[in-house]
Amino acid sequence: MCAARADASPQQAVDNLPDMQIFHNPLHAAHAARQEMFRGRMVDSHEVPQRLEYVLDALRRHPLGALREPEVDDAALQHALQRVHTPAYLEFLQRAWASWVELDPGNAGRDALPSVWPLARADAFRGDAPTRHFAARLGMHAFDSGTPLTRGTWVAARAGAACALAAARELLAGGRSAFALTRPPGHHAGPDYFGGYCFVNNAALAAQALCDGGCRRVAVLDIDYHHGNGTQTIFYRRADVLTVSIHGDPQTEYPFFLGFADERGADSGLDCNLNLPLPRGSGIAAWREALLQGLQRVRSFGAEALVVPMGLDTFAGDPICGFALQRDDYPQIGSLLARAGLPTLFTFEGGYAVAELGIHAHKLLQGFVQAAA
Ligand code: OKP
Ligand code: ZN
Repeated sequence: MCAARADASPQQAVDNLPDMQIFHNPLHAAHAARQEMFRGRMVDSHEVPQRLEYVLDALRRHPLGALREPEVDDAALQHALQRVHTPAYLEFLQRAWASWVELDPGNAGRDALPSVWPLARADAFRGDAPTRHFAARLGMHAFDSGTPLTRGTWVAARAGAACALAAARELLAGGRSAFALTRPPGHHAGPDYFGGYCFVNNAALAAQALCDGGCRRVAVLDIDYHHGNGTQTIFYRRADVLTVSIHGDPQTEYPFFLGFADERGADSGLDCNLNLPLPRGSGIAAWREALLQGLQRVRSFGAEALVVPMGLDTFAGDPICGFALQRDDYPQIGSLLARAGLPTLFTFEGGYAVAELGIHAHKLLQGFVQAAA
């Protein structure tokens, strides 16, 4: 049975706070990438630890619910990770830093980036090549050169996943909403690959934990600027998880190779995927229409719980994205999401206008909490 219920009465929270349970990743800063490859040069990474600190700070100063660190035992976390990622990939991530330094002791002062790939086409290279060399394994498990793997990546990503699992348990126990303040982000990570600053797919892990906890149907509605390719792929052939994503059109926007409107899911998961690409430059009017369309699908799908990978890189001032949302657009997004009336779990994804992240996260989540009350 799915204990998460649309009509679950809000739990009486301590100190009169609304009941959004917020889990933050105490180890996130262990992942601090130096530079990423961008258009032929190395540039400073946009995905920096301060991103999470700004959000945490805003939620401390203007509380929307209890702020907690996740309490999840290792075995449960490992189990949850294996529900969405392959054992070989998890083992790769866990050992990656040691292997990288083994290649060359000088690597201890550099982050690992892939430089060779087995092309995603069956006729070019063997995707199953048994090569053990770390350069090859990096290329096997990464789809871009913009995602540095660092000394602390595994520790940070694992602790972020613990937040997602704790948040899912919160909903399963009857909570109305939870926020997994995760970093690094997750929605680009697939069953056995990383990329787009993502290593472990926190939103997928949460959605799967909700399924495993008894929810018959779970919807994921991704509002990050970029297509949630990892989440889409993980659930593409599944009828119990609907994946919806509103994002910059992959004709011109990263990740380019997935996220088109004709991707509808496959096998029993046909029509359980909905992509809503929007042209670069889109503002709140077009974006809101897409959201209403996405929410309509969530409703007709009969979801019992909602997972929202929350990227805030839709902001007009974002340095690497192309939508035109304004600060005061975020509360109504939160309130529209609340009106779906479902137990809702947010994960933290992108957003690179770093100093504005706290304000925007708070506005969106406050819009949710107020409309959900
Ligand atoms: C992550 B999330 C590639 C550079 C492209 C990647 C953007 C990742 C966004 N070398 N940048 O969805 O906000
Ligand atoms: Zn993004």
